[in-house]
Amino acid sequence: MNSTGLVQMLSVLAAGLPDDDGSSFWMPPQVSTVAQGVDWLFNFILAISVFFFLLIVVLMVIFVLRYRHREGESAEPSTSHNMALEVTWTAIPVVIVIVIFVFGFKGFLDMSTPPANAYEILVEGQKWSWTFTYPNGYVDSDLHVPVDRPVRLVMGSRDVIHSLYIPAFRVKMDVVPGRYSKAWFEATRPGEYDLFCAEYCGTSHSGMIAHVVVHPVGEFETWLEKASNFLDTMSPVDAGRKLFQVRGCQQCHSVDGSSKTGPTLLGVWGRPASFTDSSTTVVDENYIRQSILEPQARVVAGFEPVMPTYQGRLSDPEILAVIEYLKSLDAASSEE
Ligand code: HEC
Ligand SMILES: [Cu+2]
Repeated sequence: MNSTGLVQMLSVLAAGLPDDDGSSFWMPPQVSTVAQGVDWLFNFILAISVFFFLLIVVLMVIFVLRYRHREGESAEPSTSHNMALEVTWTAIPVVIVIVIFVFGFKGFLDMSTPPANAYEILVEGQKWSWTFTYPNGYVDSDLHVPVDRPVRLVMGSRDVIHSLYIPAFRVKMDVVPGRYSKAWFEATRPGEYDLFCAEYCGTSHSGMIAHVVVHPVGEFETWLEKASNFLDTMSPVDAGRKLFQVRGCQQCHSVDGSSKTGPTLLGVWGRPASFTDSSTTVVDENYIRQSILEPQARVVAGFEPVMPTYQGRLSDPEILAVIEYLKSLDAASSEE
């Protein structure tokens, strides 16, 4: 793009040779419309830094050796200053920082103003998973987007500060409780890419990851339609398993017998539960329903009351599917 000659050569050297898809030793592929510009500016700054680092360190070493104190010589006080030299070493950095500012500011403006026709997806961060809500109300734990179409994310957090980070798109934006933050991008190549949380948010921060699936032209709508009908097309157990994964339950509950933040749900059905107020109950439909809608009503002994409520977030048919799934987690059978 804007780079020519020396700058390009330096940035290529500094960044490792980029491949066709824009990836290099340092960088993931470039898969959004802004990625090239971001990389160009980054490499430009990196190249300048490397250049001046070498210039200064090499000169310093030469001067230290050349003008070191020698036996029998005394230092002479320096006489005057050098106008030409001082003007030069002031003017050149001023020009450089102006260039950096202009390109950085232009990129910032581009990245903060989504095109008016952008497709809107709601994002919610919660310890320790992401949920993406599509315009028809469908919720998924992965971000699916159409290729070559601007997508606008409206993001909020249920608990602490998270940060949505998609390296391949060169997009990173904090997700803050109590207010909405926004980000947008236009993906340029179909494929599957990584999405991370980039703000340390507690124990399982490093597990707060998701995929970004960029669908080829025309396939996004088909995917959305098919995915949205999962309650009708899947068995209740399968639909429940999907909800369990998509809605973040598996971040806190294992289904293999190990305790995480919450008790394992392997064999939960029919087992006795004892609570912090030393009452007990046998796990049935009503208890699971209450656990999901009012998790703090009865807190399982030995655990912290940290489960978020799913009131208004899971519909009745969805809760039923989750219950059917939990029933299927028989301790005797070998569920994943
Ligand atoms: C942030 C972590 C977290 C998430 C997310 C979470 N839970 Fe929990 N859950 C807990 C903790 C901690 C407990 C135990 C304390 C309590 O009862 O509130 C618990 C308790 C339960 C219980 C009672 C278990 C027992 O042994 O009696 C059920 C059932 C349950 N959760 C289901 C779910 C389902 C279904 C989801 C997803 C829709 C979910 N949880 C999401 C943390 C979580
Ligand atoms: Cu996070």
